[in-house]
Amino acid sequence: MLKFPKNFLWGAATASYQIEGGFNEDGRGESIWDRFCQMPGHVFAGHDGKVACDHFHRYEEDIKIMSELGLKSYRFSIAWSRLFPKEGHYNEKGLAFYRRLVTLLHSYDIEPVATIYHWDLPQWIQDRGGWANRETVDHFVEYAETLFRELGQDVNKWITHNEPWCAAFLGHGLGIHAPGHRDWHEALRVGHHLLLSHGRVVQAYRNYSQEGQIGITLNLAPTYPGTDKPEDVAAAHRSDGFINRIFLDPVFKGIYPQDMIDLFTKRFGTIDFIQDHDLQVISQPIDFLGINYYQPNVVIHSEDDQLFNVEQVPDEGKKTAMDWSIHPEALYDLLKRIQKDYSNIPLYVTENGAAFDDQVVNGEIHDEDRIEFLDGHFRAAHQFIQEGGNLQGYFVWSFLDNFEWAFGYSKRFGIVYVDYESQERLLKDSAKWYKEVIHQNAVLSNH
Ligand code: GCO
Repeated sequence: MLKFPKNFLWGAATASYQIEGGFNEDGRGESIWDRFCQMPGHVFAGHDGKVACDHFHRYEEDIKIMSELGLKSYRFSIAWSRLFPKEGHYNEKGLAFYRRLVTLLHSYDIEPVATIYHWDLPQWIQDRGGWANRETVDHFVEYAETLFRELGQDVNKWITHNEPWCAAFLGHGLGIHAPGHRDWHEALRVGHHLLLSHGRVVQAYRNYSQEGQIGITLNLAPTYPGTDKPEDVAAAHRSDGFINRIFLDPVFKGIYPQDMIDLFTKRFGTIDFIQDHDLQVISQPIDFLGINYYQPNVVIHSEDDQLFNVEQVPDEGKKTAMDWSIHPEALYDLLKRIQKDYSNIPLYVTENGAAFDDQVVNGEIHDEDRIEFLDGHFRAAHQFIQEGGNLQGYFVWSFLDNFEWAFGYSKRFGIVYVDYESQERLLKDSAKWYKEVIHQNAVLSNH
């Protein structure tokens, strides 16, 4: 048995737009994801989050399941447009949902971890330029301060942003997430404003709590060159810059990587949106770093790619239903690298998990592949801890099958299966296995 430290925070994660539904309940306003889903061709089969897992109405049942599994913690996100559906209008009823949620979690002794922004910007803010407009930073601070004031007694761990890389670059560069823009210069400005809003909210939080903790969650992909040719090593360094260093360096070192600034300026024009002192704000000390890890990034140099001259090297090994490669050892490398190059603050894996094509057979889901996936990654985490690494918790993505963004409901990441017709929940074998892991606080060596 590989034992984890006492008080290791085993949890599972979700996000508001992916599970809540209740899109027009209690005064919720439109978000950019509501709008994006309506525009034809963006989301698989025209799916949207209007109903999703109907968690808005079923949260009691869902929390009961969490408790059955023995989860120590639950990471969820708050839908900004429930609280601020329209400009200048604070909707208390929208906040009340989260109060009920958090209260119930505490009654089951499950620690709430709240993500303030998981991509569902109110549409009225988008109409004023969204994250490309620096004023959105002020709106974000107002929203976060409302949360600290109203929920700060009951929530002790806050995550400012989830994966700003995706919000900035998938949303504004590649156009495959809301709001669906394709403008790299705008995407970079958005990335900067997201970071700035993170720093501002960390500063604001210190006025509300001296005990609570606040951090940010980044999606990080350990990057390796496909060969040891110097041009491929250089390609890997560039790719690492664009995926990892571009957010890690400002948060931890208060600088943007110079090679990225040079490259962006050359490709997309002058970078004119960084003001004096912004980086000082962005690099406010944080209490923990959340890491979302799914797969490594292996690249070689290529002239075909206009953006960074990099090309992914296909992986011959086993893949998930997202076609993502499976490499637990890369999680270990990633954690080590953060510790070595950035900081020794507490780390949480705030997301890790896999989609597979789950089949229901007589009411059961034998998702051996997901168990194997999680088992391997837990072992990698264990090794890191064993060597003195400061990893304090692990949140499986996801608690429930849910709306997987541009993939709609076609990809199932849950350890709990959702029948979208009946909204029935079924524990997959992975959920039962995870329950045992949590109970033993260990991964079992017979797996
Ligand atoms: C993410 C997202 C999740 C995804 C998951 C699987 O932060 O990317 O938090 O919303 O569903 O990563 O793609």
